Amino acid sequence: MKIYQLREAIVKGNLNLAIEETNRALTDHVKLQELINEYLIKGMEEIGKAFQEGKAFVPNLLMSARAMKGSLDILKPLLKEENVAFQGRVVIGTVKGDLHDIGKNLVASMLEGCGFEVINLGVNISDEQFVKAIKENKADIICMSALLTTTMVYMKDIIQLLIKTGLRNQVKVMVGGAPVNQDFADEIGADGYTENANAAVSLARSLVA
Ligand code: B1M
Repeated sequence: MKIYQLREAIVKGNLNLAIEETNRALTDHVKLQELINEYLIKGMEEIGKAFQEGKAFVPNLLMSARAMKGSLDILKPLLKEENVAFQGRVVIGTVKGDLHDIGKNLVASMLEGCGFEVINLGVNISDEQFVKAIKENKADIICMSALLTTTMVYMKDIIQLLIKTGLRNQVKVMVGGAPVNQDFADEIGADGYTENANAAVSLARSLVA
């Protein structure tokens, strides 16, 4: 079995090595899901652990994020399924105060690859920006992402604003991100929570079915 240094490239934040190793693995027909789950996400988990233990710092996280983005940019066009039918329209964003976007972009790419039209609002998105985008795009689903325990609480505010503006019955609400769980999703009145990007696609499909 061949060894790829992709996880190490992510941990060290080495963009050139990440690109090189992604291309090498693709040439060897390594599966996309394996590359994402076993190399990219594992690498981010490792640098996150080092950060938590005081062995890595914010610049290290930024370099790792840059390396991961470099690899994902290569994988993104390959995630598109061929001849897939239109499934629905999704508005996705990271909630206000939160700048983490790697997981959210992964979810967006997978949804896009599986037939959803995705309006990716970016990071630090206010309640009003989410609601405006839902109205303007007549979205079927809103996907909110949060990586901080201090920002996940804003998801509830957005749902409250959807109720206030009469949009709640027109749009399904999905939430995700490392600190979010099913109990939290139930508590704030979301329609669904998923732990990862693959499950997000299955849930989105079932919500619009
Ligand atoms: Co930050 N950070 N960070 N960080 N960072 C965490 C989240 C942290 C857990 C690290 C730690 O202490 N171990 C910690 C949060 C602690 C907490 O709240 N409990 C933390 C902290 C503290 C901070 C700062 C406060 C640090 C500081 O400045 N002192 C700061 C906050 C900035 C801000 O947002 N206002 C900060 C900054 C950053 C960087 C900017 C440097 C960088 C982000 C770069 C970027 O995203 N462009 C960064 C990074 C990289 C991380 C870690 C290391 C990695 C996150 C990541 O990308 N994971 C993270 C530690 C960790 O998670 N292990 C950490 C890979 C990604 C694929 O996984 O995002 O979980 P994830 O997404 C998954 C699922 O969660 C799910 O699917 C994805 C794919 O399977 N999912 C969804 C995500 N969104 C979804 C939406 C859905 C469905 C599923 O829609 C329905």
